[in-house]
Amino acid sequence: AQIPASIEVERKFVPGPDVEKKLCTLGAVLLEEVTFRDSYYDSPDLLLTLNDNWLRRRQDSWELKHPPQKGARGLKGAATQYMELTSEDDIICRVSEELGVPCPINIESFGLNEFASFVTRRRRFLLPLAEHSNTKVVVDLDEADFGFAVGEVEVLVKTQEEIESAFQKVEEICRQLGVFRETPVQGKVSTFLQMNRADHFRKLVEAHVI
Ligand code: V4E
Repeated sequence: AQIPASIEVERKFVPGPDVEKKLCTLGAVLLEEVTFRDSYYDSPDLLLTLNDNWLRRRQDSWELKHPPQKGARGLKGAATQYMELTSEDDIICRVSEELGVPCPINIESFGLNEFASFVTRRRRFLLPLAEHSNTKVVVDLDEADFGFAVGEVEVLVKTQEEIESAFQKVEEICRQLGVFRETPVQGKVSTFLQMNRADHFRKLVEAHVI
């Protein structure tokens, strides 16, 4: 059976020195400690990222993050919502639509360029479920190999109706962790671009994507 696409509601934060102690206090458990390489791809004219589509290869799997409604943005701001596609056929379909080209037989055949590649060491924590709640809240503490650390509170939902309460949940957890800020925190890709691809970064800022 096909796995339904999930909507990812998340909020990034600057991990302070006592965030792990706070996680512990909230009863969070360390789920896993993983290290992976992400390589991000776009067309020479940057059509994907300028429309807020993020195609990456994480280790050996392709993934695409895109705004829930075509043409909409992933709600630029402190908290974001993106759809995540992991089936190669779905990704090919979406990318060919975005680029206005016929579907090729595989993703490699789009002839895209790699614009960012870095390794992340991630520690993933799972927060205990509140009573009568069935939403899983995950907190990631990421360290990228270019000297950048970021945290993320994340809730996965299946339907549009669940998004609003997911936003509230994510905000509540950030407050409990003492990391809530009104202003958005830059993620790994944006920071990588700012440091290494100033021109690409500027175009995304001008297009109000980041
Ligand atoms: C840059 C970007 C996206 C691609 C990277 O997504 P991100 O969540 O930063 O990566 P990561 O490694 O944490 O992915 P996960 O393992 O959680 O799947 S998706 C959207 N953007 C743009 C963007 C934005 N406009 N504003 C904010 C606050 N973040 C990202």
